[in-house]
Amino acid sequence: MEDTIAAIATPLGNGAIGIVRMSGPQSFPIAQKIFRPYKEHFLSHHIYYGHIVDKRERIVDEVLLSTMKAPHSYTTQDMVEINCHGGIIVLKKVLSILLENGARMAQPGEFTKLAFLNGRIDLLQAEAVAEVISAKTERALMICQNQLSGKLSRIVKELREKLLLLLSYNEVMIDYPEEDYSNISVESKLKIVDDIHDILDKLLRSASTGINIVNGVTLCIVGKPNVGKSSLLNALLSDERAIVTDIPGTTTDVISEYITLNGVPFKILDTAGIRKTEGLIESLGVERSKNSIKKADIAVLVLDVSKRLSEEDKAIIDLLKNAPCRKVIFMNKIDLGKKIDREELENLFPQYPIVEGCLLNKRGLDKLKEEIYKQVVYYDVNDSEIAVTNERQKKTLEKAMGKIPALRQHIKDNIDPALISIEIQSMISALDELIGNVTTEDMLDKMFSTFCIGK
Ligand SMILES: Nc1nc2c(ncn2[C@@H]2O[C@H](COP(=O)(O)OP(=O)(O)OP(=O)(O)O)[C@@H](O)[C@H]2O)c(=O)[nH]1
Ligand SMILES: [Mg+2]
Repeated sequence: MEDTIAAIATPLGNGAIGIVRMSGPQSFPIAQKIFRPYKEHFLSHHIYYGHIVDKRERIVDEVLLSTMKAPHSYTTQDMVEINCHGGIIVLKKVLSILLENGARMAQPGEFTKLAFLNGRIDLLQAEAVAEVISAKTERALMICQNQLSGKLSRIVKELREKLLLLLSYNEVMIDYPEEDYSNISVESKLKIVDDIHDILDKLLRSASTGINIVNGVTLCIVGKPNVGKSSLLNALLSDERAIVTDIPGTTTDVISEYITLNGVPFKILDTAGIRKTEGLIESLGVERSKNSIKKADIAVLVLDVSKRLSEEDKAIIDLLKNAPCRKVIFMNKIDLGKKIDREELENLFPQYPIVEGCLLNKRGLDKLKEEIYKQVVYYDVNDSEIAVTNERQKKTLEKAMGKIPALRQHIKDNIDPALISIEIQSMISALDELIGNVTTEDMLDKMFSTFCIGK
């Protein structure tokens, strides 16, 4: 017998409405036991007005109860959702009544996991559900909605079809080695491989952009004391968030704030100026600055161009050069004249942009924002396009892509078709993993445990 599960689906706090949901074969019988409707009989996809009562028939809440009969529900099972008043006690009480009557507490993401296991959505769509909920910008939302509607899944299925076609051409050669199947030329097989390559390539190019838009990016502002790091934070926020003074060592801790650039959410860390210091508080701050660089996806190095590069600047440059994050260099205080040679910086950071400006009058700020954005969005995805949105998706696509060179070569060399089949099969299994045709218990547990309860 399948379980019937129940959970509070709305956040615990005070709100106009709170929803308790229930899924499984006992949903309707349990609802019938605890709900006193003004009309009898549950039809599917109807909303009923009535009261939830406890076992002594005391009214616990005045509710609207909606019914969804299998298979036309979120989980594909019979489902009941109870719109209660949105208070913590009332929601907990209604849930406990459901549990007393035979439902069991749902695990995080279990409703969505059921939707996946029962075949209503695939794994990409299940991931999109969590991403829609946590979307931090409208652009993130649009990308996740595209994924939820199955656009990415359709492309993956088309890729799979192409591979199956290729496989069938190949299997014919294995089964009937004597026959001449020259009507399927090497060229036409290579054409299919090229098509597959191009689609995979486009998806993979969308990955870093999609991941950055959905997950957000951590940007840390670094530099020696007094160069204008906190001034930059304030300018990016258009707010006097951090204290700015001309005393070196003003910022002693990491200050974090959020901004959005073209729909990409950024967490910005303003750090203590890095230098050798005897002060206990400042030295702890410096340690934190160094750790921030390790955590950051992108670092903005701020330099005071009115002075020559000092040993302190050089030490930070060394630190940054070895860090895996992306970098943008901001030459600040250009209003005071320029003593740092731009070419010297270009040699130190050959692949990274250098922007000159003055934070006192915001000169160079727009250019800096543009360069920061370009460092995290290498491939512009528009709202109607699909994008890969997490590392798992990216890795499985890379696995498939990794097989292309060998596959191409084998077809070209017209070698043993059995070997060609192996390459094609392993590409198909990478796509199966991506879309969730094959899964492991561990992988599903890991994925759904990140969901909220009741989703
Ligand atoms: N002339 C000039 N002064 C600037 C400019 N940007 C910032 N300053 C001044 O430089 C001083 C230091 O600025 P902050 O933003 O506090 O520098 P910081 O890097 O955060 O310093 P610490 O927190 O001590 O590491 C302040 O007096 C700012 O007003 C600029 O473009 N030109
Ligand atoms: Mg500061």
